[in-house]
Amino acid sequence: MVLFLLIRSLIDLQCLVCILGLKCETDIDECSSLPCYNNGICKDRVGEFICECPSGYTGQLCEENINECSSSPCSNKGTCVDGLAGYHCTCVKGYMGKMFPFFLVVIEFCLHCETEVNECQSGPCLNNAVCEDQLGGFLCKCPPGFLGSRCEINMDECFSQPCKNGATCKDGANSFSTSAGREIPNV
Ligand SMILES: [Ca+2]
Ligand SMILES: [Ca+2]
Ligand SMILES: [Ca+2]
Repeated sequence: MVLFLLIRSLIDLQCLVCILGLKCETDIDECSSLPCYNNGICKDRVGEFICECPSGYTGQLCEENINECSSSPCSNKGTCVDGLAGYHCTCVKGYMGKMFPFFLVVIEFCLHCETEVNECQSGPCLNNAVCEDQLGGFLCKCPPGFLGSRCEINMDECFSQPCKNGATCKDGANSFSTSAGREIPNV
């Protein structure tokens, strides 16, 4: 106990000497106050400290979140959203990131809105209509006798009651047939 108090007194005396600027042999740990933000690693130096910042942060105290959007990485008017050590792009309608096969699945990598979506790929047009890919949509060019945004409406060629003398009209694809079984194209 006596030894402990003696040692304690010597340490206190050393601190007092140091505070008075008489003798400063002990390097102060400038990291003891944990000055680095965002899990930056503090390295104690003589009379100073440095912060080693984790990925995505910068600044003397790692206080600054690096703006990964500063290089404007998103194409075709996509909006860049800054994150931690990264970013992502929000694409305008009609665009998406590049698709790459990854093992057996296709994953959207490098989402920079660089690829224009082919809205015809799903085959939205019906009745042998030709699909024309557009920006953010598609246009169906209907064959004769069909209507609608997807050419889904088969026009009724019997509407004008072309069959006479009691014959029954049967609507077809751009044509009609009579009850006699003869198919007559619409002209
Ligand atoms: Ca960032
Ligand atoms: Ca398109
Ligand atoms: Ca028809």
